[in-house]
Order: sequence, then C-alpha cells, then structure tokens
Amino acid sequence: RTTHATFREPAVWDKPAQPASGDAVADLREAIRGKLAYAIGKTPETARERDWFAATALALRDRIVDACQATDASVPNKRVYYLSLEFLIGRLLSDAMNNLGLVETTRAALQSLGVDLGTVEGAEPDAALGNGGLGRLAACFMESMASIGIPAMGYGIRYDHGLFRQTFEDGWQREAPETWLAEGNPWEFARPDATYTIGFGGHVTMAAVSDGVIRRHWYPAETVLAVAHDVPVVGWKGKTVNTLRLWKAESEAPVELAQFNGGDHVGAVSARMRAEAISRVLYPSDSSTAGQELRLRQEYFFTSASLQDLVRRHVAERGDVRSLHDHAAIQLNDTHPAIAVPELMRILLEDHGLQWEDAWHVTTNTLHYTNHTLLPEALETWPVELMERLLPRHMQIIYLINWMHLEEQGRHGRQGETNFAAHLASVSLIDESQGRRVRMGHLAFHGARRVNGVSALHTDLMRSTVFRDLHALDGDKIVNKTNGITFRRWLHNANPGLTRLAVEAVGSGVLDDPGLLRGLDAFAEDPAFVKRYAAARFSRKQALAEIIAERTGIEVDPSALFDVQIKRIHEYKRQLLNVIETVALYQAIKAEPHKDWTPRVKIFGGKAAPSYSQAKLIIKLALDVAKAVNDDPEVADRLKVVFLPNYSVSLAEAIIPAADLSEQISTAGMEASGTGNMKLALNGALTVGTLDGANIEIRDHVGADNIFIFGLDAAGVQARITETNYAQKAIQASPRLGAALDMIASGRFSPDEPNRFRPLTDDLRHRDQYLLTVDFDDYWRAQRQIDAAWKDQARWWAMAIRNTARMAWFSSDRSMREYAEEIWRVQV
Ligand code: B1N
Repeated sequence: RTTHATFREPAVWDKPAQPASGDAVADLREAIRGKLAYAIGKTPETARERDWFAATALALRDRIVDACQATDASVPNKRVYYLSLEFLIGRLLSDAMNNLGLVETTRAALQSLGVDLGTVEGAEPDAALGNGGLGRLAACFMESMASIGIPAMGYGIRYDHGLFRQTFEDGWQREAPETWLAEGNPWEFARPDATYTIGFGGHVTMAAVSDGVIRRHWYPAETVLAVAHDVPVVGWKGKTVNTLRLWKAESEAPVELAQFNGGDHVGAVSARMRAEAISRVLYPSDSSTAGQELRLRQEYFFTSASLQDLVRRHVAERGDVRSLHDHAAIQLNDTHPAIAVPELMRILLEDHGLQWEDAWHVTTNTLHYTNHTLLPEALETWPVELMERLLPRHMQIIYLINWMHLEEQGRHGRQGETNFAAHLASVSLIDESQGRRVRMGHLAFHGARRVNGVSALHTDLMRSTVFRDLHALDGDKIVNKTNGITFRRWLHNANPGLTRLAVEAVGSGVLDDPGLLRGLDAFAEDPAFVKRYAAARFSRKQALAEIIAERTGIEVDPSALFDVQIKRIHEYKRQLLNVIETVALYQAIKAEPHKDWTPRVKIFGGKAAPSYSQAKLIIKLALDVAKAVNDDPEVADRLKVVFLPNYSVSLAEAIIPAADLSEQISTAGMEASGTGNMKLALNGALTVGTLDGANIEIRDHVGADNIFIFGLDAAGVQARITETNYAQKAIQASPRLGAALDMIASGRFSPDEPNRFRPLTDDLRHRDQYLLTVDFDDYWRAQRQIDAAWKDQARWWAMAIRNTARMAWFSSDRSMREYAEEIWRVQV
C-alpha cells in the first residue's frame, strides 16, 4: 500500500473553529444576563439549567432576527413551501450557534457567568415533532434550504406532545407523554395575526351564476382556528433565515359562558377541547397508516391553513392568483398533505372565482409530491363515506377530477385494450376493491407536476410497481431525488473532534464545501492521521459508554467494536435478524470459549409504534437476550448487548460518532432510502447492509471494498417470495440458524414464560415475509468477515476514513439543489 500524502500533526489540536473576540463575548454575556433577568425573571443565583438555556436561546434569537429581517425585506421571485405533517428538528441551540458562527463566543460568554455550555445544551428538550426518517428529512431539508439560500417556508403542526417517551418495564416498552412545551419554547414567535378558519363537515349548496357555470359553496358545520407559530431556521453563516410555520388548533369560543354559569364547567369547554385535540399529539405511526378520523382532521387542518396562508401572501405580493405557479412551488411530503389537491382547487374556484380548467392548470403546476414508501400498509386511503362526512366539498372535487381523468383514458383510445376495465380500476383515484376508498397516493400523483422517490432503487420500484400504470400515462412525471442529510448537524455539530481533524487536514473550506472531504482519502493509510482519527472515535466511544452505564447499568469496553442499529422498530428493518445473529454468536462463543473472538458491543435504539405488538415483542427479545448474554461470565467482554431506551435525535447525535459498524439490513426493496445509513457512514462507521434504498448509492460512492454487502437484492427477493416453503428450506439448510431459533423457542431467554417468543419463531418458520431466514447465512458470513477486518486495524481505519472522505454527495444541500433545479425551478 502507498501513502499518497503526509499528514503533519499540528502543534495545537484544539484550536477553536470559530474564535471568539472579547467584545463579542461581553456583548453576548450582557444579552444573556438581560434575558435571564427581564424575560425569565431569574437571577444567576436562582437560575436553573433550563433557565440558562431559555436565556441563551432568547439572546441568540435576537441575533437571528437581525438576519431574518434582511431575508423578509425582499420579495423573492419564487418561494418553496414544504408541507409536512412531521418536522423532527430535535434541539436547535447548537445549530443556531454554529450557523451564526457563535459557538466559541457563546461558550465564553456562559463561562464568564460561571455556566457550562454543554450543560445548557443538555437542558434543551428535543422537539420530537416526527417519528423517524420522514420527519428528520424535512428538518434536514429546512436547514439546507436556509444554508444554500432557497427562500422557503416549512408548514406543519405545533403538536403539544411530540413522539412518546419510551421506557422499559421488565423489558417491555411503555409509552409516556412527551412534554417539550411544558416550559414554553424560546425559539418560537406566536403570530395571532396569522390565523385562519378551517371548516369540517356541513353541506354544499349549488347556485347558477351569470357566466353560465354552476358555482358551489361549502357551508361547514364546524370551524377550528389555525394560529401560526414561527420558528426561525437560520442557515450557514446566518445569510438566510427561513421560517418553519407550525399551526396550533384553537377554538373560536374558548368557553360557553352560559353553560359555565349554569354549572356545567366541563361541558362549557368541550367544544374547545374538541378543537384543540387536532394539534394535541403526534400520531406515533411510522410506515403504516393510522386510519383514524382525527388523523384526517390533522391532515386537512394544516394543509388548509398553509394553502390559505400562501395564497394570501401571493395575492398580496402579486395581485393575481393566476400566477401562483410562477412564484410558488409546493412540495407535499408524502400523501399526508395530499388533500392539498382538492383544497387548492376549492380555494381557486370558490374564493377566487377561477374556471375549472384555469384552477387545474394552476394546481397541477404548483404542487409536487414525494413518495416515501411502497409498503402496502403505509399507502394512505380514506373511506369515501368518511371523506363525504368530514370534507363534502372536497369529495365532490375529487369525483370531478377522477371523472375527467378516467374520460381522458377513453380519449387516448385505450378502450380498445382487452383489459381496459382493469386499466381504469388501476389508475382510478377511488379504490373500489375493499369498500370505496380514496387513494391519496393516486390523488397526489395526478395533482402534481413532478413526483419523486427518495433513492434510485425506490424510484425505479415506483415506476415498476405501485405507480406503474400512472407512470405509463406520463413518463416524465416521476423523477428521483436521493435523500441527504445536513452535514452541519450530523458531522460538524455532532462530531466536532472529527470535524476539527478534517479542517486541519484539508482546510476550513470543507465546512462550506463537503466535496473537499475527498481530500481525506489521501490520508487513509497515513499513520499520524489514522491515529488522530481513531482517537476522535475512541473519545466518543468513552462518552457513549458512560451514557450506556448511566441509562442501562451495563458496563461496556470502549475498545470493543461498537455495532449499532438505530431506527424505528419494524419487521422489514429486521432488527430480529440482528438479534438472531447475536444468539448464534453467543452459542458459537460458548462452544469455543477460548477462540480469539472480536469483542463486540451490540447497541440497539428505537421505538415501536404502541399498537405494533410484533415490534414490541422484538424489543422484549433483544432485552431478554441482553440480560442472558451480559450476565454470562463465560462470554465476558467478548459480547455485550445494549438496548438504549428513548432513542431520539439528540441520542443519535451521541451514538453516531461512536459507531464502528452501521447495521442497514432491511429486506431489499422495502426501505425507501434510509438516512441513518448516511449519517453513520459519514462519521466513519462501516456499513453492513443489503442492496436496499440508498445503501446501493452509498456502495457506489464509498466503493465496494469499503462496505459489507450481503443477502438477496430486490429482484432476488421478488423471485424468492413467490416460491413455496422458502423459510423451511432455509432453516433446514442452516444448522446455525436452526439452533439459534430453537434456543429462542425453547424459552432459554424467557424461563418465566417459555413460549413468550413463539409468535416470532413460529412466524419465521411458517411465513417469514421479510426473508430473514433466507438472508441469515450470508449475514453471518458478512459479520465474520467484519470480525476479521477489525483485527487488521490498519485496514479497518483506512476503510473508515474512505467512508468519511467519499460521502459528500449525501449532503442534503445536494438534494435541495437538485429539487430546486429539476422540480421547483427556483434559482439557487
Ligand atoms: O422516509 C424516509 C426514508 O429514508 C425511509 O426509508 C422511509 O421508511 C421513511 C407514514 C411514514 N416512509 N414512510 C414513512 C412516516 C410516517 C407515517 O405516518 C409513513 N416514513 C418513511 C425519508 O425519505
């Protein structure tokens, strides 16, 4: 092997990336002191950590506002509106400090007040307004749009309670309400002047008007107010500040006074409670539909408020609603805001008097739709009966859109086709096969100018499976936009040690242009650099080991291989495959205790949807296996198993820089993209993964030699799934798998309830929808290859460094530039 460059160890490793000047420190110190006194009403003596956080956030918010008013003063030619039911933004303090260039200034200002910045950062609650990848993607996109200067506004819901807090009670997941707003939110501005009325139910009238067209009008039975709350999103170097506008549901009548005075104190606020319920809690479902009326109310509530707001802004700025598509691009994050199609039509027809054709032209040139999953249980459909009751006018508009859409099929001469009826049924916005239901994916597809998938494989599968017939009607509509992550949060802020090292090696330009990371390739075999890179990792592993000890009581050795699987618990993500491999490894170590095993710590994190019993049972199995393995002195430090409770964005920020191995082991064809895979690889964890989602593109970028790929590809899965008894055959062919399953089924990990895990083992033996059994042996092979790679430390670190060096393409700045150019047509 040759070394391509020499890395010279600098004299001072710890020089701050953002040096602080004395004046700036004194100014910020006084600002924080002032906020503490006059906004929080505390003295430095009585202030709690949480008070210091609020004072610091308020002082920094003032700096953001200065930058913000510059952004607001200009009317951009085109704005992007990102509609999402979820924004998983997490903590905002370190983002704000870093993007304002004030990290060291804030640290010094707080220090001069006797307060530690890290402690203040730790006092900020996570804004967990999302479930997982879809919501976190929206947050990364918002940060990237501000950083690259795209004028954008995010629209969502200001949930009182974000994703539930997870605890383990005897190994079983318990859910408790999350209360991030309990002490207010110092980042937000309430905007009561931006309040809109949202209707539900009622009836629709018809009235003939002079132009010969029958006009309809909707009279809702019930109305709810949507009140804007704005969170500023500051971009890199504070150049652009965009807004995340979150809607809070309020009632027009806070209390029925007569009822209250009559003594019915609860009944007097029942209408208010019903209205406010809309923004009360985030639905804890990921990749499956909730299907409940309140969910549809949430979807319509935030979509209607957002469209009313952006149409009002457009008319105020441009005078004519007909040019909306020239000055606004709306992105629908999955189908959750798909009701935007008939709602925008309704606004244009009823509030602005457009003709149908003109309204349809504006709508279908303004809206764009991102699909995030092809799993059948996640494709939203709403019963026609529910839609007619809750949104009668929208249902009429959907029928009319569908009628024209199906007529169009006839005009294209398709009625000659032998299966014309099947074709119509397949492209119809209404699914008639299981009661009549509105297909929200078809509605969004048909109403959008562009439709995108989130990885190359996923986009190909959209074209060939769920949207095949719609795709045939317009071959240019579906485009790919592979997901990305913001490097400011997931490298610079989460991993300052590695960032400092990168800056020292390739220059501070790397903070602006991640492409410069490529320069690290040259140091992959440079001993001085490798030593520093490994040291940065080791210190983060020590810190994670402390968190593990604190939260689980388990002692882990930071020099062992940290093997990490962090993501929502879902059968298709196959945490169970990882647990079974753990059991097999446990058996192998017990069989040959004196062999030179590579010491591993298996680290899991993730939440299960509260009603997903199989996922909860997988958590219980992982924890029961952990107990048996961790307590077995014969295994000692060769294998430890840890399941960290309450996985969150901020816990991810602690785990990712400490990971050596990244588990991305979903059944091929089922993970639309993944984004945790990108965060881990960027931070130098090696991936063990299937050819699924963005893993394929990660392999293409880091090189096949620097990733561990195993298992069937998507085509292989499709072929195998049609064979009979594939699971039984796979188990018969693999004594190792058979023994691990037997051990779990025997009750070895659940002596108090020997049959506890039969629902898992029986399912694998008889169904195995996610092909764990089929991929097991190759997964085992890959893991043992990883053991060997770890033993050759020079090789391991060269691979890790090449991962960091080659991940630049996965920046969400790149994703946003692609959307801007190829979907939104906005100048960057
Ligand atoms: O969206 C992420 C992808 O990286 C993941 O692969 C994908 O699983 C995730 C219903 C979803 N798809 N669908 C959802 C979330 C909430 C909900 O109520 C579906 N999440 C994804 C970003 O593209």
